[in-house]
Amino acid sequence: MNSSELRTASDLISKASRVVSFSGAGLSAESGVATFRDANTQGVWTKFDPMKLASPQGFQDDPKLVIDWYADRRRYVAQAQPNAAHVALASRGEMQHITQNVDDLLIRAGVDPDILIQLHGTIASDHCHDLCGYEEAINLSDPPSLHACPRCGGSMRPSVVWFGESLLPEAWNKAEQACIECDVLLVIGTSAEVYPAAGLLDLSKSNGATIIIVNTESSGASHLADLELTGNAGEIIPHLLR
Ligand code: BJW
Ligand code: ZN
Repeated sequence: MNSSELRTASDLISKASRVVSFSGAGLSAESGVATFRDANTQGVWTKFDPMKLASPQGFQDDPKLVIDWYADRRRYVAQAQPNAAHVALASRGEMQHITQNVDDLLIRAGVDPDILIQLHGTIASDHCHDLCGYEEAINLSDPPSLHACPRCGGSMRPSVVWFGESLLPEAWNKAEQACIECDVLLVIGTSAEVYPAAGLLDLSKSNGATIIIVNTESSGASHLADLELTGNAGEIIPHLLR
């Protein structure tokens, strides 16, 4: 950790009137939740085919495979604990948080679920894939196996955004607004390779925000960074927000 960069970033954050965090899988990595694209930390997509497990086509082809995979991840997340970065973010009640993460670790750290923007949805609920509107909360410790929608007989599935699916308009509109209005966008643990989410960083930058990136390595957003702090989120974020 470079202490002068850390001090500069910390000053920028404390002087800003609106700070927004934008996080990805790296935020939860120190809680033991696997990232997607890290070859060296066994990212999920280095072992599994995303189109088989996280796309509507994959679900149609082999729904049991998909639901069993989510059941494993749900049980894993249930046992994971928020790390120091989640806790530090939650301690800043005035900050708006946008996350691509589908886990519930920011919420368990204390972020108000009503103001958290989960761009790619959540594994803490299921909904009917056949869009009758039926939804149910999921106990992550005791996740369901493949089951039918009690309302229409369709297929229940996790309320996450798969490849090729649109993000929920409400979450997207709120995220765009927050990224336009903030003075500082604190980008934590994302490869910034998945769109449209990664496009929010360009939006913020073009609206005048200072972009501070915290990541263990360079990412697809490095070229947008005013300050790039290299290291673990769990070590850097508590210093930055103290
Ligand atoms: C640390 C750390 C530590 C580690 N501290 N840092 C071609 C070009 C452009 C776009 C497309 C294209 N082909 C297809 C698309 C669209 C596609 C897309 O973007 N694909 C790209 C991969 C190319 N996007 C979509 O399909 C989206 N929908 C869409 O576009 O709709 C319109 C449309 C309609 C019809 C047809 C086509 C398009 C939807 C995207 C949904 C993404 N869903 C997932 C799965 C969620 C479900 C689940 O989890 O079960 O969301 S994919 C996965 O990636 C997940 C994540 O939220 C997302 C982002 O990943 P993230 O968070 O950045 O993680 P990693 O692993 O990539 O990075 C971790 C980072 O942390 C690394 O940088 C590490 O260095 C760092 N790190 N430890 C700090 N301790
Ligand atoms: Zn239904």
